[in-house]
Amino acid sequence: MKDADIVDTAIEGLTARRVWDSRGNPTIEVEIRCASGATGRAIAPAGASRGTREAIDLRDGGDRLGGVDVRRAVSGVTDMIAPLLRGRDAADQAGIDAALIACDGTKLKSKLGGNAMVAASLAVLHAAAAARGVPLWRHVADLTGQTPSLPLPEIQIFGGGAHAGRRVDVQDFMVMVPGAGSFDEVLEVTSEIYRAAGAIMARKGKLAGVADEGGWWPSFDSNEEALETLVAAIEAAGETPGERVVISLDIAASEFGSNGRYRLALEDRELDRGQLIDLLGRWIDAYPIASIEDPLAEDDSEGMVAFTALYGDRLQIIGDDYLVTNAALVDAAAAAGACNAVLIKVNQAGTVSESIECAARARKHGFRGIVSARSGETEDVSISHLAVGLGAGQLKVGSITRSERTAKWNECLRIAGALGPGAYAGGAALAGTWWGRKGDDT
Ligand code: 2PG
Ligand code: MG
Repeated sequence: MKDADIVDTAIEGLTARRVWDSRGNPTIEVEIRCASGATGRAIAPAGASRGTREAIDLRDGGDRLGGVDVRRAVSGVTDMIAPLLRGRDAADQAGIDAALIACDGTKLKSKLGGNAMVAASLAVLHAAAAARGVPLWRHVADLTGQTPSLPLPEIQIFGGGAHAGRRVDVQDFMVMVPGAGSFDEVLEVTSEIYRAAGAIMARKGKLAGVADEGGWWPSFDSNEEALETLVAAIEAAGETPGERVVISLDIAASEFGSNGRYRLALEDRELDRGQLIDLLGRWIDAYPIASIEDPLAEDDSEGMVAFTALYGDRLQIIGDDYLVTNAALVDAAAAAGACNAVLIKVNQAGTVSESIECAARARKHGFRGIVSARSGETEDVSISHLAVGLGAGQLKVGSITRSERTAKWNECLRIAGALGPGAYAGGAALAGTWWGRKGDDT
């Protein structure tokens, strides 16, 4: 055992407080103090396009603050979680998370609240790392047995769907720069694309503001106009689309479809699952898209399987609402061939240990892993460390603006310094897609 390990990691005190997120909504912060004096603190994020099977945020309801206050969740930490965790070893993440799950006792964590549980679980992780005197990413890597690696970013240029007043149907229009040699270079290339996109939209009168995750809020007339503008912005930034830079979409289809029917509000038409798959297929053929998230709704396994059968050997196909960071759902999706990658959101699972289990199960099935923020975020940078310590390969935190987003990218730049250049996942994270195979043909 290293000297740094020989410290007292017993939890002595736990504080919960109400803090505020990037939408101006209340959320919950938990702070934990170990006997050694080491502390750890974490804040729960919040989604807008939420899967129905993800852990439930406990909100107060009623008229004040739109019903989203968290006073009950904060009291639950003080009254139930604090007595449960006091005296336990913060280094025993699995044991603590199991105790939280048992205390909650519900399927979707509705008693303690997924928001209270995830803040407590992450705070324990931070406290244990601090008590050991190691960075959080190192502590996660030690817990998971993975080799730490700096993820390839997925960065939003325009918002849509639930993040931009449903101004376009598709929720996230993003770029990835798998051809860049470093994390820093990805951010530089993306910043050029972001500013080029803004300039093009302003010139055409299509710029309505900034969406929930910092991407531009567009006033496009169609989803295709968004794709055309994205390609134009990539070119205006001096890049050839499909070379260093590729497109990634989060369709978030559960937001506009169920029971195999999909309503494209912008075009005022309804598609069945086959027609939506055809439409996405036309986009895949016309634009350099390397990754698609939730192409069909969370209740449309048939559609997900059909889509993956058609495009799974070319694209990264991510389950977000479809998998809700749930290891059993990842097992089922792998068995059915319903996607080939999983979005990992700790607050969908509700605890760190369940997220680690989901990532491990994904790796076992050969699924790619993308650690992700939520649309409601804060200065909390835990997910940057989780992405590194899980060796997930990819990270999605929204755009390259607004401090709740840049906090995560900037934390990765700090970690990059500690890891050294060899630890960057880069374009290898897209191995198995058309982009990953591009070099093989030459
Ligand atoms: C998603 C996330 C982040 P939300 O759907 O992937 O973009 O959105 O947090 O609103 O679920
Ligand atoms: Mg999503």
